[in-house]
Amino acid sequence: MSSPTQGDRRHGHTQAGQGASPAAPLAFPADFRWGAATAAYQVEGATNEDGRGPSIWDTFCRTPGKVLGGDTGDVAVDHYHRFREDVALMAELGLNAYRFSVSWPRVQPSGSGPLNQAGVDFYRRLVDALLEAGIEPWPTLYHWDLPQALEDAGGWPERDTAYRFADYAALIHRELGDRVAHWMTINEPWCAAFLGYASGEHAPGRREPAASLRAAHHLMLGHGEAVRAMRARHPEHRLGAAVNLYAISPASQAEADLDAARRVDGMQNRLFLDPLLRGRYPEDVLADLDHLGFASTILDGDTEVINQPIDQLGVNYYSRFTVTGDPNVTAQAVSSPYSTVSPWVGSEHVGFVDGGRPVTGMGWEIDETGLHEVLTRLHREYPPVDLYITENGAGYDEVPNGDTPIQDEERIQYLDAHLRASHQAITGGVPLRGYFTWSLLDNFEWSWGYSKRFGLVHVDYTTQRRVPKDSARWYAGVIRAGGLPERE
Ligand code: IFM
Repeated sequence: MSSPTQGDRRHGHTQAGQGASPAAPLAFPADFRWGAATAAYQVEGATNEDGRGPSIWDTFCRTPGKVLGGDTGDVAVDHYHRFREDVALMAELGLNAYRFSVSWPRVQPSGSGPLNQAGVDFYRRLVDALLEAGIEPWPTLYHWDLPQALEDAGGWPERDTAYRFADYAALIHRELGDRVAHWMTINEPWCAAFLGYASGEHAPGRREPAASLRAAHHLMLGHGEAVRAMRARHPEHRLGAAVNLYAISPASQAEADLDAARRVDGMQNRLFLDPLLRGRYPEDVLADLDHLGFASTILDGDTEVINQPIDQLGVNYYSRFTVTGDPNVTAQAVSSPYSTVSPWVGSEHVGFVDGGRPVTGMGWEIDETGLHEVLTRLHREYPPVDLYITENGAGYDEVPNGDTPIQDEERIQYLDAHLRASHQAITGGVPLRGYFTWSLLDNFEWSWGYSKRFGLVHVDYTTQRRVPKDSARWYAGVIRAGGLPERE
């Protein structure tokens, strides 16, 4: 996805401490959701059990050279068998919500037809265990593991996949809707469309720019159709989608840089937000994409379907991009998921430059002011909707030192800074209702395999032993206090 670790430029703030003060001067609302997130293929394992069908990620991982170290999600962190232990860990941390994803090929092995009851039963057990522990279940219906049979029929570039998704959504919603009230349809459609079908760094690994745009539209259409079907059964449920949004800065005020920022904002943020919340694609982005025939994919009535009223928008936020339109500096491309996609679709002449900030172990620049910017922009520019940070966190290559818990001060600093930015947004009137850190557990980080760790809880991939890191204790302290202390 991006270049190797740049550990020498990591975050260097001073101590955040191992627990927030009970007084919590920066208090969050009493009903705030304090959560953590995972995704099925990244944690479950058990890819060949109880009738699960193959997904595009099973196929991709078996394609030589696609995933670092030839890693696969076959075992992952064995959440399928260890979910009770994991729910107990969540309870120990004091989480009141858990965001997980439902594996489509586990519950509907070929992507159409009847549900696989054994697969559904796993999610029933998980949901029951969560409810017993007083933790609200927050399923996401699509976190990138498309049934392989649907990819064989053309995948997301085919319109029919949107309808298959809506059918699956309605079926699983029927099964779990009696005990689950908050639902997310799709996760990060930008990644599914552009990493999957443009740069080919994610499954299914295709490099077809025009097809990637059709994929983006059909993911959004699938979301709208799914919301429509779910709303009909349970109008009282809280429904939405999770999008990965970035703060974008031009490298300078030169016209070319301002235009690069407009383009990247268009492809990364507005291409998804505008149809979802305003019922239309942005005109300037349609014009940028004209040469790829994007407009002809959008049929009459589609944007109305995508624009179903939603109750919650999930914001996955990690970083800021600084971009230039000067062709002479494109060679300086820095580590960001977008920089690998831009040569393929929509931003062919855009370069990503070093913003001079500290970076995480992914090489992603750390900028909590970008989170504040994204949240306040949503509040200011889009129709009102409850906001949740559905992902935010930092990945590092962490090596345990015997039995000592991982001392991940850098992650604590990252989370602390982003929670402060969230609090500031709330104080400014943004309807931010919850925060799910990515991730509860170390897990399979897609094309990076197991080399990058995002968890609050360290997992030994040989023994599957879970050991909470310092960040887990710190987060538990924040939750207990209901907020953060003033900065020292
Ligand atoms: O691990 C991923 C997750 O699946 C989607 N959002 C970004 C995370 C970190 O790369």
